[in-house]
Amino acid sequence: MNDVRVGMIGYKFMGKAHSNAYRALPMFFPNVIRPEMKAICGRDERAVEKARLQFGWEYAETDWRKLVDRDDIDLIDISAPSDVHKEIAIAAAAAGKHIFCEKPLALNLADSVEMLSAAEKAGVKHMVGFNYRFAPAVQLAKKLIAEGRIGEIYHYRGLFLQDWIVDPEFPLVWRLQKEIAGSGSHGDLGAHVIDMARFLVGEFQEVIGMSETFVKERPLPGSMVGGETVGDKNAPRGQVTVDDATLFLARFAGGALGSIEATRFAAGHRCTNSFEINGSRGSLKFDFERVNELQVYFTDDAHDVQGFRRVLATDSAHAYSGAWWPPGHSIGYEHTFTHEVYELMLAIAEDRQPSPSFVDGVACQAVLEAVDRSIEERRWVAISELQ
Ligand code: SOE
Repeated sequence: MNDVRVGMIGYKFMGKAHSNAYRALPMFFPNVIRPEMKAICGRDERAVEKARLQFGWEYAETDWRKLVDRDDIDLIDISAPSDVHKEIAIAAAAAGKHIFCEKPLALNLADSVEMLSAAEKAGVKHMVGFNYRFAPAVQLAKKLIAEGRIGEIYHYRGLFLQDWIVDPEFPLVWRLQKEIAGSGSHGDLGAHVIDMARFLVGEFQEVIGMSETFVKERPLPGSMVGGETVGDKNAPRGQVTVDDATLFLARFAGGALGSIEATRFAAGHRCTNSFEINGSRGSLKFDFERVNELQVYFTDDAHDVQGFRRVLATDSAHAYSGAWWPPGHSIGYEHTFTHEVYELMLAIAEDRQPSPSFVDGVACQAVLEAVDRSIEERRWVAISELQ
């Protein structure tokens, strides 16, 4: 089968992560069809040209419509902020291109449903970027659950804790503006936790939440210093229009109880994306800050040695690990994207939908929106109320 020719929109954080994944794939996973890094697109001509050279793309475009219309592109990668996902995805589907879109899929549930139906109508492949599923330790958790090794699941405790906006002088970047980001910690971090929970323990049934914006005004974005956006104390201020933290309780269709917390105000936590799952026969614990490890506890271990033990998911027995380095040679954040792109290429080669697809993007969006409704109306909201 021919290479898959990719056109990517966006060249910042996610654009870099995806570019790295496309480049690494043929070297470490030579048995799958290759992504060809055809064209990268962004509005700022000089910046996109710089990214093209740095990341290794063949062409640069400044108009995403032109990119979507190019005959030499099979897959559109949407690595741009959330407010443009819908328009680009629908245009890409109409042009018959496969779509790989970053999370959250859209600004709201209705938009995500439109994106899914456009992709289904066009018969193209669609994938949403929930990359954390692809850590080998997470795949191991999934396997142990499927094998019944921790029995019936009672609890899912999911956290995504960051601290990059604790400083009230941190500027009002796009991630803090509702029109562009859709929501704050909820859609950015909570979306990952929701997807992880769905992946591991199944569908949400009902939710009730609360949220807070601790710092309501911030300096308008200033200059970039060493790649970091910095605030200017004398700069005019603007309104923060998203949540700084959103917490919620959940009941899963399978009977488990869940608690989920997403915040950018957990001082000391740079990227604590973690879960603990308790079942009738054992428990599992994962923390992305120790991405190679899964903590496991089994009730049928001999009583005198019972306790959590650390499994290093770096052996060839673990998903994807055999493709990298000998056992014990750790991998990191960027590898989750390589695995994600591997799954996408495999699905295209096998002419089936990849997972997670836009169907998962929509399901996540429904949970996000049910939580928002529960906060507004101060009550439990069933996910079925939104469908
Ligand atoms: C935000 O800080 C962010 O970069 C998210 O947008 C990502 O999805 C998450 O992986 C890490 O944090």
